[in-house]
Amino acid sequence: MPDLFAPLDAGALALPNRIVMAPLTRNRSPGAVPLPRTATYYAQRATAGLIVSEATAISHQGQGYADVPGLYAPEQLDGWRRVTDAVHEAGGRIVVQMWHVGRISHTSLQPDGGAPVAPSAIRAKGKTFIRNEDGGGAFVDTSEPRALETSELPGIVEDYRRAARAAIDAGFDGVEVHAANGYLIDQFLRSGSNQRTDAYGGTVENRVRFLGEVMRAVVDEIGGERTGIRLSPVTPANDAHDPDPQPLFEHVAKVIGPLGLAFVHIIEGATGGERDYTQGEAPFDYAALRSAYREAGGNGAWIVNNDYDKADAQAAIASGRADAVAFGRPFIANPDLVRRLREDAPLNALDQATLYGGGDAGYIDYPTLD
Ligand code: 8OZ
Repeated sequence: MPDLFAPLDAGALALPNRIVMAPLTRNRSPGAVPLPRTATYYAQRATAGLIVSEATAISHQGQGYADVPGLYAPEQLDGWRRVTDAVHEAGGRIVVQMWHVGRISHTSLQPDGGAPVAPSAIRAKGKTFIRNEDGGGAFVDTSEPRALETSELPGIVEDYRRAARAAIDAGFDGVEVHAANGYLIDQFLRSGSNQRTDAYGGTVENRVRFLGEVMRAVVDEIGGERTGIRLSPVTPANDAHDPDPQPLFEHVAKVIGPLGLAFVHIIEGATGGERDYTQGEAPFDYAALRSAYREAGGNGAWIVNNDYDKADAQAAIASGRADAVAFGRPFIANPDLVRRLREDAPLNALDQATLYGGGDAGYIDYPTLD
């Protein structure tokens, strides 16, 4: 019977344990460039079975918050090279989370101050975080987006492909496509944000089309064995909503099943909230989602996430419901989380005040056991 501390092969990724560091936005990359302290931060957490980096914009258009990193300009890639080298030197493995925010952005963050792009011109009820002229930060309403022309979509797919290549060139072990939490790919999936009348809107098949094109481009570029995807079938994050998520996400499973992915990473319930939160008439059936993926030929590792503790995680793995478990907030406060879980040691508490933005404090100064 495998447990949390047993090794796991996920495509080309050989995990020494099944404790994954979830992607965590920290807003510490001014000008979208990861600093040396970011290399220290990730290297401190290298005993994770796998690190998934914080969400990283594939293009300037894909940027939606102040001080989040990018994966498209040379200085950004040099910054990431420092990170991947440090993680590998510390014995770890790291994939980058590739991100396009779609409508969750603000004109001040966009090329030429333009409108953010989205499947449809429907503004998200929600906030993003920008920097003022005086350098201070502010939470502001997301800007009204403009609907993407059908003819623009191949260019965005190409941005994902280019970013995946750049990631491998910068030393990442692979990529995770961010298709969760109400960002661009998820905006295409759900009828609440997708009112298109072309081949990318309307039916479930049409709404999943963009996701399929992105995934095939990335897999074609770097191989399925180095590619994963993150999904959040029922989250309300960033105003994501769909009245009937079960058939929608089972179709996603059918589309990604044949791609030979290394892993599928599922946020269960509301991101950062209740794991049993649901949308639609009935509770979401995650087992049926996984069966649909396996039936479509998918044999990637099945990673679950959202507020798991050690007991929940062990139970999920022992039952065969999951192959690995991603931990988010506990990894911020506990660089040696793997050891602490193994030894049943107490966990450091998270300092909320230093989550987003700032310097070393609350970033690279959390203590280890010794
Ligand atoms: C917290 C703050 C900003 C962005 C996500 C990338 O929810 C994020 C994010 C989280 O996936």
